[in-house]
Amino acid sequence: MNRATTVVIVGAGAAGITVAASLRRKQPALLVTLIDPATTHYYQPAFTLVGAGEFDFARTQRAQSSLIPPGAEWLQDRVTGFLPEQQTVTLASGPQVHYDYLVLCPGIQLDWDRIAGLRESLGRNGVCSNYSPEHVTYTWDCLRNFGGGTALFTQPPAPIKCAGAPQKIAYLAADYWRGRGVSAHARLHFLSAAGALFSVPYFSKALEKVAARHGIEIHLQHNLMAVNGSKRIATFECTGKDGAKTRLEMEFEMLHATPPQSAPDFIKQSPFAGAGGWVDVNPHTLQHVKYPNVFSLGDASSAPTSKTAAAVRKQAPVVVNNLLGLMAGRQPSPAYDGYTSCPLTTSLNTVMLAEFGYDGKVTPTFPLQPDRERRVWWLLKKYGLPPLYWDYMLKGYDWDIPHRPYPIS
Ligand code: UQ1
Repeated sequence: MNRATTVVIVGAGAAGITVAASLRRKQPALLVTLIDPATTHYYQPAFTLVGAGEFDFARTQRAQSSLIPPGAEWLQDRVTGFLPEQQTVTLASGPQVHYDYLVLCPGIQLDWDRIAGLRESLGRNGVCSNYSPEHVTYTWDCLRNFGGGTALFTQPPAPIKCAGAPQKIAYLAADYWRGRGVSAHARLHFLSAAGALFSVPYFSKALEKVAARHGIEIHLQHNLMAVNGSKRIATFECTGKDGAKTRLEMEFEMLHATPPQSAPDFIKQSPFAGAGGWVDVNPHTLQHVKYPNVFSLGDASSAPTSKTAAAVRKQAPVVVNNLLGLMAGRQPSPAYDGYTSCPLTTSLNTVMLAEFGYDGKVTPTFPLQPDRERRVWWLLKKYGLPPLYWDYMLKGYDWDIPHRPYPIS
């Protein structure tokens, strides 16, 4: 007698739930098991808005149990290891789970402790971060309580999830403080370990103008190393043009910090990890380079694109189709072009909708000049995308609106 084919999915975030729902919809005979210890599922794309007082934090959260697709099984547990030769996953509570096919999408790890003093300072003394569900509402407290002085917004070395988020909150804060009349007493600095404001030069150029309009001073190659919360001093390592490193101390009233990030430790230590510890997949098929029955998508995968929910929206159908194809004896199709999207909040009512693929190719969904700040994208981000995420993407419906290359002169 044939036993049902088992697909085990590690991680029940945007990627895991979407893939599980779509697989169950297309192939109800499959046994689909999700493994994730978290009881709460967050709509993280709204955290920028929560930090700026534009979105209710309660509306970013749902019980994980309410999102598990009908017919799928959820093991609320941690993965401790993998045995690919035996096709098993080991769980923290003891048991081993067998798989025929494995999908790895556990997300990205926030390495708060790589910045000395940051974890202890967070949530007090004007130190906030939209990257922490526990502290995202404190960002809004900081914005409201800011009466002038120096505000710092930092970005660590790549890769991080939503690489636009560290600067988005700077623009929203600047706009909010202008409205409150505190701008005249404020000095705003954006300090990034990267060598450019954004990974795609076309958008980077447009964003430099946005920052200048808000009076935000940009400091590239400035990497936050330490935070002294009680003294309100941040220490940076600056890399000069000649590569020489210097230290810089800056006092602040408010610091919005973005933590360094990396692949989850249990992925780094697994046989699936490649360079940098990410799950080593073919960037176009999302199939593992060594283990054909293993796929990966989302923040933990090695696909060299910007890590966003929009990327997951385009990756999930590729993983699902390639998995089902593989079960039917077909070769995986190289259908993923690196599409990702970052809705850059450039003011309290405008968004620049950056959409791009591999090699920085600009690939908008709509035939509109992509580097323009638009009210309609603000409305899309605040009101349109959350229901599309909860009710459409997580339910396993594809909404694969095609995107096209945009000629850049
Ligand atoms: C998107 O598809 C998506 O994923 C669900 C997001 O995450 C919430 C986004 O922020 C954006 C901007 C997109 C892109 C969507 C369209 C309709 C172009």
